[in-house]
Amino acid sequence: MSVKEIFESMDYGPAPEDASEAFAWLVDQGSSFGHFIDGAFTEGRDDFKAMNPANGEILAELTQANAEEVDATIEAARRAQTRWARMGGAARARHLYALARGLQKHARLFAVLETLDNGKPIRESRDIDIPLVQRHFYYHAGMAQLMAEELPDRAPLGVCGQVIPWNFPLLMLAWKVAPALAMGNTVVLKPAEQTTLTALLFADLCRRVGLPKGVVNIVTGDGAVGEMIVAHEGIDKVAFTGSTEVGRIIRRATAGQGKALSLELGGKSPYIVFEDADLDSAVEGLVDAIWFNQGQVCCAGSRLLVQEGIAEAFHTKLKARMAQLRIGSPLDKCIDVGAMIDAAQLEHVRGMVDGCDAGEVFRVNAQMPAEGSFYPPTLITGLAPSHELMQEEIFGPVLVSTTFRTPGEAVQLANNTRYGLAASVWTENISRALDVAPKLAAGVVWINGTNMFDAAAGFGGVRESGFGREGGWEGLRAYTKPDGRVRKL
Ligand code: TAP
Repeated sequence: MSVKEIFESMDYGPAPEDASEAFAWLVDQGSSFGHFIDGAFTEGRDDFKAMNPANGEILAELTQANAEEVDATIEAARRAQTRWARMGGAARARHLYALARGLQKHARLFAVLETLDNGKPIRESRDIDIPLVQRHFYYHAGMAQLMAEELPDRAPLGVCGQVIPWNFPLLMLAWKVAPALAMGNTVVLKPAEQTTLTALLFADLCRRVGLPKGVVNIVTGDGAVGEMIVAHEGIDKVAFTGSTEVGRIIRRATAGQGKALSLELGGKSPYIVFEDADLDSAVEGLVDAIWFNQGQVCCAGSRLLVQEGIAEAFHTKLKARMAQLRIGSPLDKCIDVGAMIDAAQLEHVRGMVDGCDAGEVFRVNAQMPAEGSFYPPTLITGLAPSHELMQEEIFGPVLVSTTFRTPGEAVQLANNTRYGLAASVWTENISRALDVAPKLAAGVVWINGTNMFDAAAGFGGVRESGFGREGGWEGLRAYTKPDGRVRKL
């Protein structure tokens, strides 16, 4: 069923008047989508398909950008940039507020489309992804106004090339587009080929709220399009979120070109539970840390480190909780675990677990949907710290677990990875938490919590998890440069 047929057949429910306009646009587009360049949509071609990972049905036909289209897009962004920057922070803020309000009005449509295209539970897209997207635009609208006062010696970078992954399609777009626009840059964004639809609906919103043409441009296609954007001489900054492997390629490709660069890459984040932790809360946190979005989360708490004395009790509690997780149609509001992004990712995860030659594998014994790319929540205990599954990012609903005896050993195990994105520490002893947290090699450390994000807080990694921060002041500065004006001392 195409997007058009699905939305026509769904009880979409009463929608605000102008939200139904966006809905009409989506249905009108039907099954064929082009790029969004210089404020208008191009004619769609059937170069690749948007698929619903929960049932394998084709949602829409999409267009692979060619070199001429990438050139034209970057030119449009360049033409728009000077005017957008000169407009001033207060005027830009009005546009960002309009986008934030539009995202709020159309929240249900964005949430349903995200879930159809990505396979994540509707509870997550409705209650987490889309509200965080709105918050990101509201926050950056405010910051656009403050820029002249708070960052008087900074100027926009110019045109930003932004390449994003499929795990949080609209949220990653928001993390990239909102700060760039707030600081006076224009953008050329490429969504992941698996998840393009909410980016195109966002493009329609840009048009609808009267964003000046050329300020936001969206070109679709696979990694080759990302490569063209990254290499293009008309790009002043590359902002990339994705795998460490592609991050490495991009760093090499941009070396010596003078482009600003930020890389948000993979992770293998430790989740440390001390014996004095509130075990029920730690189990609940862990469900969120590793089974949120089917474990396809860069900062997923995918490595459980549990203190030896409570390991057995903790695993027992965890297994009982795992047995309660509901797996099934992502559009069902009662579902905890939806579909993985596609058959390739499913095979990748299955291959890693089936190839595991050590430890003990515990899988949820639930009825799995007959079709679609579903994988059961899985726990593997008793692996050596050097085991491949303890070291490599699985990017699926698979938790690996090992034990430690002392706080020192917990820190040593936690840091025994090439990554450094996030970490969680669970203990009722705040002195212990405050002692351990700064010793962890991670961009963010949560104490008695996990997956806490806010537009006002910088997020990003160390080591092979990348560099640069998104969100907060650091994220804003990353979209600026010194303005170069000579000032009297
Ligand atoms: P990648 O395969 O790295 O793809 C990310 C994006 O880069 C996609 O749009 C992709 O296009 C494009 N791309 C591929 N090759 C490229 C090249 N040579 N030059 C320029 N662009 C290229 O990652 P993924 O599989 O989509 O996402 C999963 C990874 O992202 C995980 O490792 C995860 O940890 C990481 N991630 C990190 C964060 C943060 S904040 N650190 C957040 C989310 C995800 P295609 O769509 O064609 O592949």
